[in-house]
Amino acid sequence: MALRPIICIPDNRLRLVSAPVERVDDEIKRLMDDMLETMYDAPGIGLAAIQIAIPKRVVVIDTAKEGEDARPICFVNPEIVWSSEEKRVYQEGCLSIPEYYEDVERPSRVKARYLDREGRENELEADGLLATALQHEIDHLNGVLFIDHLSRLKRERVWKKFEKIARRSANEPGHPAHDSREL
Ligand code: GNR
Ligand code: NI
Repeated sequence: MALRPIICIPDNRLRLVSAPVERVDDEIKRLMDDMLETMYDAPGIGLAAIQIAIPKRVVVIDTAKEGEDARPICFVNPEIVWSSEEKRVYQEGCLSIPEYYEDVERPSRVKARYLDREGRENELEADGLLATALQHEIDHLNGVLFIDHLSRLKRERVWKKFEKIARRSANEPGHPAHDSREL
């Protein structure tokens, strides 16, 4: 297993539409293992492959609270096949938009169809945090970020702030957030 670097805005690869996985083979299983390790290390409750720069339709989620046993779920080619009319608002964050949190309204319950780690067809009806996380991750597979659900003003403000940070660290060798690129 290996930790992989997580890419952040304004990296435009986060806007790619990820490609469906043809077969859940050993390479995809290794990818899922690396994603779980990277997610737990961050730490986060979900991760889409594009966040480690792999444009494939693979997602991992674990919404277990601190102190609870791990409950990792791997999703290949997930699709939402039903969403509730009822909505809920949850304060979201994203590992690709560090330290920015904002309320997002989404359907409170969804049903998803996907292939599991063994390549078997599966269905899952989710509510609560799992429903929110699943919708957030499937958005990533389509190049959509949670800030796209906010007002244009807020979205552009956040994007510009991260552009500024990226520019600054590109001109300042030794900036901690971007050291890895310069080695
Ligand atoms: O760790 C994460 N927490 C979170 C909180 C509320 C709604 C969605 C999320 S997902 C996020 C990890 C991430 O960026 N996944 O793409
Ligand atoms: Ni995210």
